[in-house]
Amino acid sequence: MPSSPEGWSSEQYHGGLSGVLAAADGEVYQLLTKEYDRQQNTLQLIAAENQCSRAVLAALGSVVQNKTTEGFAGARFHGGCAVVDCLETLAIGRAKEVFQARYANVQPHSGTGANQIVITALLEKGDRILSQAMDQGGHVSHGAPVSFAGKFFEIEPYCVRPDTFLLDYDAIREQALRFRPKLLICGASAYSRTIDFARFRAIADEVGAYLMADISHIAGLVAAGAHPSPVDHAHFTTTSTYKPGGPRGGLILMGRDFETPFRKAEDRGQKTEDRGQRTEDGSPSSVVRRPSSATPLWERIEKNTFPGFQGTPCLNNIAAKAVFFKEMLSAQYRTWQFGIVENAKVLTEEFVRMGYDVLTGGTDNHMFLANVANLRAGLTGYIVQHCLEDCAIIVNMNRLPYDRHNARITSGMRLGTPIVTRNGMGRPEMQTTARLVDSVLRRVEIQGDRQYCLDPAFQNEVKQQVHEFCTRFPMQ
Ligand code: DSN
Repeated sequence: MPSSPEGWSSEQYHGGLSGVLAAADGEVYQLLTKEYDRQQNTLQLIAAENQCSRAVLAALGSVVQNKTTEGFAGARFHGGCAVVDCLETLAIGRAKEVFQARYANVQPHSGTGANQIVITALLEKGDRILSQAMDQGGHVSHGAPVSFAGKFFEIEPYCVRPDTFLLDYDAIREQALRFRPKLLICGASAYSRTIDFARFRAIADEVGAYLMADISHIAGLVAAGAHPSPVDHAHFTTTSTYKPGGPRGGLILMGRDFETPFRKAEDRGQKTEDRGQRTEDGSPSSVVRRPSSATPLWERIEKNTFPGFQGTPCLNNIAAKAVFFKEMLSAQYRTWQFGIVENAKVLTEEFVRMGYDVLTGGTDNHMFLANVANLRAGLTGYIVQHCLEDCAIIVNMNRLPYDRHNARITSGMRLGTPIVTRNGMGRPEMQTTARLVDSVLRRVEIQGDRQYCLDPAFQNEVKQQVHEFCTRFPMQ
């Protein structure tokens, strides 16, 4: 950057950053340009993806990223925090307003990080967690054997019903009564129906467990009122901030329990060595009553964020979260969220009409799952994802409950509507989208679990249609 004897104004400093990058590093600049072109010219149907505003991008790419500190606003370990304190306080206030929460922590670096902070704030190594299995629609960070939680805690997964693919709350309750978890986790990454958070809380209370609701996939819908909120049901609600359309990062929210004193599970009616033993009236057979340290839950979370789990917060992300939370409070955002659900319903209905095996028969949220193996013998999620990408349609393969294939092949495809809705698509476009996807999946020649052939002329024809389609709905 050329030096300026007078210095630069913030406007000059931040303006034209793209040109600065092009001059400094043409290789990276070209790749960014390519990624912009890819996002603009392909149909974005990954349920876990979203598209943030340019205002959010501006906050991410600002000098706020230069600030280092530790701790929370008003209690930092470095000087020069007056401005970032204001930014973090603003983000917290807006997050609380968006989700009607009593406490918000905007520091987690990701949704998975938010989960790890909550889990390690509550549990000790080897403690028990009951959570939705990853191959049943749950999330890897909730206790998949390969994950942090799976390695350090004793996980029992709960499943959806094999006949309906719906959560079975009675079965989960029975499992909880038997397993005696210290933490019950609800929230999913591949489940298209409304989650009954009140029911989960009743189960948690019955066994003396804490409840964490991970709403990453549905956070935008929750904020807008298009899905019931867990904030006053769960002890802790976590989410990533990019899935609802903001910057990368995580968020921890608390409702009515935010000041409840932290008590170890032993104090909440469980004794490690007596797990599963109940007296006739259902009360614990042996209850250890130790005086509690009485740290409120919110403080427990805060101390475990820093110094427990993270170091420096990403303050540019926090600035961008503040921008995003303001957007979330707008009428436009609310309309977008209800549009996402409406589009998902239309898209799902089209696939059902065309003979696809849609799990649960429909959707209440932003996504649906279909068993593609039941569309054509030998068709796999892997082939679906790759042959659609060859035609500029971006989806992801997804392991289905009770899938006979592993996660790298799968029988499922998962489609979501956040991005296409944001860019202005509605009912007719969802019908066109379904038709385009279907034309490819009926045409592809299946040669193995991962091997297929698709006529290049046909690919180009679909690509061309997708390109024209996307041009009518540019990235917002
Ligand atoms: N949780 C993963 C998904 O749903 O695809 C990625 O965030």
